[in-house]
Amino acid sequence: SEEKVEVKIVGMTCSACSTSVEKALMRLTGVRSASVALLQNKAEVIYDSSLLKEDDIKEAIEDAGFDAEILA
Ligand code: 9UX
Repeated sequence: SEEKVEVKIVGMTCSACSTSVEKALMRLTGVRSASVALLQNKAEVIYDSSLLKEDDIKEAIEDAGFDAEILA
């Protein structure tokens, strides 16, 4: 089913950073939408929980070079 998760992201310093995080998230099978707020250091991700787990989202952000923490 469709779930929404908020993620804290540490280490983004410019809008190219947030764009690359958004692209990394959108590349995951199961992600419906990904919106990264640079100034708030947060991402909101809507995803299909039958295809993807919260930890996959966290790992994709970390693979893109940033620290990530699932908030809720
Ligand atoms: Mo530019 Mo954002 O190198 O890291 S993409 S500061």
